Amino acid sequence: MQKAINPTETTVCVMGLGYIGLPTASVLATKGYQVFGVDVRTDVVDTINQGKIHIEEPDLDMLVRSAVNSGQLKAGTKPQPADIFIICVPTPNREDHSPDLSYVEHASKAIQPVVREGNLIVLESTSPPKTTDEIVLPLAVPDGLTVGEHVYVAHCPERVLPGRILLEVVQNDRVVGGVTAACGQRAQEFYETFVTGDVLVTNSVAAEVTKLVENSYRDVNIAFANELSLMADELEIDVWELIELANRHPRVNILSPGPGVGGHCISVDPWFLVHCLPNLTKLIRTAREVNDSKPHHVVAHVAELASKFGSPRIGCLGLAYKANVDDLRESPSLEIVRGLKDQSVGELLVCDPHVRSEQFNEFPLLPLDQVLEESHILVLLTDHRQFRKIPRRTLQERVVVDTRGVWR
Ligand code: SAJ
Repeated sequence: MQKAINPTETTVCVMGLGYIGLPTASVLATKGYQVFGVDVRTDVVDTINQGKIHIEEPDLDMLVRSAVNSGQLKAGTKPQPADIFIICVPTPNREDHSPDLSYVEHASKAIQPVVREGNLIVLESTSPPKTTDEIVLPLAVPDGLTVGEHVYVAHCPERVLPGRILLEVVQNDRVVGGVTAACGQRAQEFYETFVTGDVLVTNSVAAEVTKLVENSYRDVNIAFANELSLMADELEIDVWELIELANRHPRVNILSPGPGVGGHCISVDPWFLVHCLPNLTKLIRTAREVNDSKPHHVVAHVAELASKFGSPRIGCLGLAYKANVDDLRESPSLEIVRGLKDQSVGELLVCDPHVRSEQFNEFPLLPLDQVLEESHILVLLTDHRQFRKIPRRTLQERVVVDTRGVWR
């Protein structure tokens, strides 16, 4: 019988200090856990050990500073022995959309020498079906320890929305999937020490698929909205009005079209299901294709408008994949700016107040005032709050492409 988990007597080793690992590590530290965070990047480790952060997320700077100053959170490049290991590393796609699980493999192998009897190992990275059982378990659990008896292995997919991570990491309901029933129970006990939402227990494969289904559901629904935007353009009607009107039906709730779907989650995770079950995932695949094609339509539209100017200057507002974050991963906004550059559509004036020039040097990042002043065409790509506030007077004097419908 395992003793109950008391945060102040428990050590946690978090593998991967990115968008999920760092918020999770700092929340656990403030709950009283002694947390050791591990990242392969020495610059990330150094930044965190100085009480600073390398990503933008509301209130994370304060939380990390206080966790580091109080000594509850430390970072390093190699894992240390702990009671609980949480793996929060990236699970990207390769060019052919097959999953690249090398980071999970690397993290699992790295902890194996320090895993001891009584430990709980949780994979939080969004993963294809069976990753917990077939990759984490064999690579992370040392010989001689029986899973479900001496050591516990589970999957607990993260579900937080960038921009709201610190709230959602605590408030969201969580699904924990144990490799055995005892593993699920142990993981549930752990999450219940810091999550205020419900912690629901299932098996590891069901937990993996639940997460993939959540993001595929959203992708399919955004694809529907994006398809409507193409139809509406062709029919010369306003897609935003169309959706507003249709959404007045009590059982219709269409999402918003946009320049495409980005981020490291929704544009990646559905492929895990498609890759695993290619013959059973036609709708999910098509949704991916519809959303992936949207940036090309935007580039073509801007190119057509630009062709009416002698030497057009095109203001590109936003590079991040969604509002008020600095995350450029799989960003359709960035893809559109690159597409405009490749097609030599005109001079590009790029502005993103959330992206720092040390993070991105492909285009010079210009102040908003300059872009508004000098552009013939303004293309709204990311609906950052700074762009929503642009006076309508300024917009009336320009040709405008509003991919997010925020300037209506
Ligand atoms: N988008 C639209 N139209 C919409 C909503 C979103 O075009 O109506 C676009 C956004 O601009 C962005 C992309 O979709 O480019 C994804 O944004 P998002 O806010 O929908 O989701 P993410 O990727 O930031 O976070 C998702 C969330 N999943 C769900 O809402 C089902 C989050 O809860 C997950 O934890 C996260 O993926 C993840 O880590 O998997």
